[in-house]
Amino acid sequence: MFVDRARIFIKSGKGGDGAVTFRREPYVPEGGPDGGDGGRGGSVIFEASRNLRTLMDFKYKKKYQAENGANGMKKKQYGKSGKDLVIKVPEGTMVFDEETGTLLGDLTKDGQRFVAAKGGRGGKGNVHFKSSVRQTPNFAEAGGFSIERTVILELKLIADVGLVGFPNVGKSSLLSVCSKARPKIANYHFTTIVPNLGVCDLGYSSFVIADIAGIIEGASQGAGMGFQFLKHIERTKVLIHVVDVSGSEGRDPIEDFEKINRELAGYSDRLAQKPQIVCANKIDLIDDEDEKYLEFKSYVESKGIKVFPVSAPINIGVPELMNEVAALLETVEAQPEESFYEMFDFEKEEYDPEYKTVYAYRDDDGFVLEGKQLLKIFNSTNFNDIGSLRYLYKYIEKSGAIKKLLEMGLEEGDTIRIEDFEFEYVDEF
Ligand SMILES: Nc1nc2c(ncn2[C@@H]2O[C@H](COP(=O)(O)OP(=O)(O)OP(=O)(O)O)[C@@H](O)[C@H]2O)c(=O)[nH]1
Ligand SMILES: [Mg+2]
Repeated sequence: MFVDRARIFIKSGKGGDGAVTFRREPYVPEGGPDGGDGGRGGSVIFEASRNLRTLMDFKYKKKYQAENGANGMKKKQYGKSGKDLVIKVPEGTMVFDEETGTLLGDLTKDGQRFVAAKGGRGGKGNVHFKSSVRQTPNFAEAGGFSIERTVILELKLIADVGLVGFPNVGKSSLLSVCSKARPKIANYHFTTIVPNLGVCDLGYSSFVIADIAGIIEGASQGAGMGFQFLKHIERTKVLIHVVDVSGSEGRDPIEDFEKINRELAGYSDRLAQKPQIVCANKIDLIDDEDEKYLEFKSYVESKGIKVFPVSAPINIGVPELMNEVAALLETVEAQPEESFYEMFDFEKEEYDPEYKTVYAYRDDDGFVLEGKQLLKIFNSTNFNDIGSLRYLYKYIEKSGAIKKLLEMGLEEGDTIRIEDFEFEYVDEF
């Protein structure tokens, strides 16, 4: 089964917590702090692999989590780092953040990779928190948070040339004679239901051609199979527009040509603007001096598009067509995929401006404090230790949150809530 879209959940590892330990030595009643740092959490990494063809695996397994970092230990021992999780995807896979709709990364070449969710940093052990006034730090830093996101994997084939046209006009037949690909060919509509790739090797030039399902009226709005398939020619540089010029199914070639172009434009400007060459196929069924054909040819040529008479199954006109494709490809600059999408801002996530903000508000149950950094320090706090509590309190005070709560009417003895922990406010700490 060919699957070209999937939705999965990824989560990086949390950083290990720093340790709170003290040296134990004979004859020294109170050794100094020696709690080591926690290990870094594992990251979730996507990597392109040319051995994969579909996103099928992601239909079955939908949750991917990297290892957490281990906690720090006594004697300044580091906790072990969590293992990264490398998720392999086919070349041409784009990874989108579902929440923002932005592009996290685009993997086009074998081995290319990017970090989609960074592991949390390891927390510092209490050995780092010793100072002249704090000889026995009874607290350590908690490990950094893990990052979770739901991502959409979207496979868009990578090819230089795309074949477009109505069903049954001979697209797969053309691919089969110009490359080693062996797509299914049959005399009915929608023979091709999975896109095929083939390499056309002319000796002096070679390029990849993508053969997709036939396009019908309304394809750009989802009719037939066009919708799922049009995305696979988005990354091509040139389109070969295959038209059945014999009118073997009773349609008019000029109308066919126009209808397909309307669908391309209806899907995206990007498709509409791709340079085209017309493959006037099934020429064997008519006379090439045929009036209808000449009318079609001059109509298309008047739009600046070249027309090549072809009979695909017997390889007539195919070399001429492919030489022209090679020449046209030479003139087309590939546009970086990133230019078409809004990119996810990893830096902003890393230096999250909200990270240090402490939110102070009042609800029905009392006064509340919230904030990412606050939560981290809160999680590092040893509530049985006055030094540790003072560290937390000083942080809250410095953030300006206490001042804000006082303005909202906070008084001595009132309850302040952080997460589901409650404590009483005292003036002097
Ligand atoms: N006479 C003649 N028949 C052709 C020519 N090209 C293709 N055919 C026939 O047309 C039918 C459809 O060919 P395909 O190559 O499967 O067409 P397609 O455009 O890939 O069709 P879909 O995948 O269904 O969209 C087959 O029976 C082919 O043998 C041609 O140049 N001349
Ligand atoms: Mg086909």
